[in-house]
Amino acid sequence: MQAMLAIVQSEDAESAIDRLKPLQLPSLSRIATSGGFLRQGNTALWMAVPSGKLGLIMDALKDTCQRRTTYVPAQLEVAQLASAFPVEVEVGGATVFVCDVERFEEI
Ligand code: 2BA
Repeated sequence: MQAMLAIVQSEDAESAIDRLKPLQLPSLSRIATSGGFLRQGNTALWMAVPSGKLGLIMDALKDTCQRRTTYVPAQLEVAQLASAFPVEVEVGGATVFVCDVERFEEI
């Protein structure tokens, strides 16, 4: 089995979960997170990925997680980037990590 951590914009989390629920994943958790760059709230979806369902999960995320333009606030110094003016960045759809699971138990 594999596990996926998908970081999505909070605006997209509900529709992503609605699309993921019918896949009947053994585990699906929603975690309130913040991005290290913009330091704004986003949502991490942590889920078990049964073999054969990775493609369906990726399709669900691609269909529901949009790309949006936002701005790095002026004066926010991150990653050696400091500006007197807001800097435009494109966020999303989703940042996805897939990893192998050595052991999965529900106790
Ligand atoms: P944030 O870290 O707040 O980043 C928000 C957006 O800012 C990013 O969107 C990207 O467009 C931009 N950005 C991030 N780091 C940058 C940098 N060093 N220089 C210029 N622009 C930068 P996304 O790439 O869609 O990422 C959305 C969220 O996904 C991130 O929020 C973070 O929470 C997570 N994420 C993205 N890449 C990651 C990674 N390599 N490792 C862990 N988490 C990641």
